Amino acid sequence: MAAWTCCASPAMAVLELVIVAALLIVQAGAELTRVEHTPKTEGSLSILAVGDWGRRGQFNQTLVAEQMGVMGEKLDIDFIISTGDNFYDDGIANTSDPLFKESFTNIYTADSLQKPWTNLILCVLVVLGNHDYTGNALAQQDPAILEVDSRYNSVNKSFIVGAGVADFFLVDTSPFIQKYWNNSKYDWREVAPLTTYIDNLIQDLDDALTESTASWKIVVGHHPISSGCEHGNTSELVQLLLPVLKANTS
Ligand SMILES: *[C@@H]1O[C@H](CO)[C@@H](O)[C@H](O)[C@H]1NC(C)=O
Ligand SMILES: *[C@@H]1O[C@H](CO)[C@@H](O)[C@H](O)[C@H]1NC(C)=O
Ligand SMILES: *[C@@H]1O[C@H](CO)[C@@H](O)[C@H](O)[C@H]1NC(C)=O
Ligand SMILES: *[C@@H]1O[C@H](CO)[C@@H](O)[C@H](O)[C@H]1NC(C)=O
Ligand SMILES: CC(=O)N[C@H]1CO[C@H](CO)[C@@H](O)[C@@H]1O
Repeated sequence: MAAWTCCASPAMAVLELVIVAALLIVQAGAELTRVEHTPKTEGSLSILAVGDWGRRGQFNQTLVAEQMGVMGEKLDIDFIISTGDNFYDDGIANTSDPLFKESFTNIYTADSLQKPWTNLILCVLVVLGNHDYTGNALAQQDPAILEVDSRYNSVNKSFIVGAGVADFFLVDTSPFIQKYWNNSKYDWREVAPLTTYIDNLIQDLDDALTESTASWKIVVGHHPISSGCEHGNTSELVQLLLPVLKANTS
């Protein structure tokens, strides 16, 4: 009760304002969902990253999956990050779409890719790529997908994985790509209006990078900022995402 009377004094009112401001900052930075991965006891971290994969085993998907199994065992991996375009050509239609098992569960069958490993749970962290958006993007985020395969962990369209020495910031880059905007193939539910979504995402990422105390801060997206390959540089990311990365480089 004494605290209430204290707040009547101007000095306490100022202090109260400072506290309110601090709380707001914490809230803004907390917009990106964060999940924690318990690191190995000695603190090391090994991951595999893969993208553009779901092809019902074709296009060498099975061969790559086999090698991932071999390397996964050698490196004693903690988890896998998928950078998106998980199901070709158009994502999955719903959580019971057989394509999910045909392109994921039945392909990544190696022990190292699907079992808890030295008490660490292997989970597949998924960023949505543009081919996932042309299907039912929400189906891949539906918790019901975990009943089909408990590895398939798509927490949100963008989210953070804290893993001890490293924080991974998985960023949904598809909405940045302007040529997708007016293409009726894309499922923008829970994303539109796009400019607001992008502004918030950039702010949330900036806040989260600033707050992160991990030694390594690794930002993961589907579209490359710079690339010498077919698609080339992604000008929208050069303009909007690169400055956030540069501003948070120590
Ligand atoms: C997903 O992220 C959005 C903002 O990026 C947030 O509004 C929403 O609450 C998050 N959902 C979950 C399940 O974390
Ligand atoms: C889920 O999608 C598949 C593939 O398009 C379709 O055959 C099936 O009927 C759908 N199931 C439900 C419950 O909508
Ligand atoms: C998409 O369509 C809207 C209205 O039809 C237009 O204003 C906008 O410039 C278009 N955007 C792109 C990237 O084509
Ligand atoms: C792509 O980005 C790189 C790095 O900034 C730059 O050197 C290169 O000229 C760019 N390529 C094109 C085609 O703009
Ligand atoms: C061994 C094998 O299946 N190789 C295939 C890899 O994928 C290309 C097409 O992308 C096929 O031409 C190869 O036969």
